[in-house]
Amino acid sequence: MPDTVHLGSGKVRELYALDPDRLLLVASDRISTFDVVLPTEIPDKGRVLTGLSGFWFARTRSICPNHLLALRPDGRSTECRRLAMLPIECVVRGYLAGSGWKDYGATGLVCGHRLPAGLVESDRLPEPIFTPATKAETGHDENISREDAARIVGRDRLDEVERLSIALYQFAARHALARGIIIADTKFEFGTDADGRLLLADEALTPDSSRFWPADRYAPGRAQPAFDKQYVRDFCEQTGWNKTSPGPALPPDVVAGTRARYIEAFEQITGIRFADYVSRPDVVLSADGPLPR
Ligand code: PZK
Repeated sequence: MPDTVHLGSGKVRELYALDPDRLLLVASDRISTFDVVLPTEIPDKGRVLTGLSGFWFARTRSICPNHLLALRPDGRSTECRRLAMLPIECVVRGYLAGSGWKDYGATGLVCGHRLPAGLVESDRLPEPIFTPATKAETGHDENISREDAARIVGRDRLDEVERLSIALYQFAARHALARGIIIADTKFEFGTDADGRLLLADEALTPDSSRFWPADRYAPGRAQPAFDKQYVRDFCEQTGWNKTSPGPALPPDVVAGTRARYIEAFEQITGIRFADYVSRPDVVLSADGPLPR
């Protein structure tokens, strides 16, 4: 790509500058598990995540405007507005999992939210909670209190991203649950444009930025299988891998099963055939499902 400056690499994504006002966000087919990028790719994973993000951006514009300018014909690249990113992760939790479950077990609190006594792992919370975290360059994001988050972005801005994050999560979780997928929690990133307007950025409401659980297997009291990465995790556990880099190569059946799960998540949530997205990515952007031919 001539005229595109590479700005940075995430574990599974690349970021380029198109011009002073626009960025290109490219989702690769790389997959990470236990925080390690594996040597084997999952074909079409980047397209699935880009298509899902685009689907949510199109449908949540009235809740919060976002950075999306266009989906590229390759289905894995997003042109977006270049923003000043807020230096916090806006996490919303509707269920008790991951670090939320750990913190609850230790203190009864999650990021300062006092939760009812007697909750079990993966329980649904009485209402979704906003649990901001710092962005760690390497290693794990760290949960922070509301007070710490307010010191970082300011009290009014924090109130605004909290309200928007909860509203976005509630919209998406309700949509996904009606289609058989629990969005247990999710992470949003916001930024401001030159006029100080707040926009939703990054990827949104994908299995890489959220916990997706199959609703038909939901049973609180234990960890839930991940909708997308469960075959990968199960395989990695079987190999006896010690979870440090490099990770194991994935056999063809694990790749095929995982690819099928990503596509299933895309099709269940969007109601659009993945093949239709590949032939015309903009199909996810129209509010009423597939465009007429
Ligand atoms: C931005 N990242 C994360 C890092 C990636 C992605 N609209 C925006 N404006 C300015 N900056 C960003 C965005 C967005 N989205 C996103 N870092 C900065 C990131 C590395 C690779 F693909």
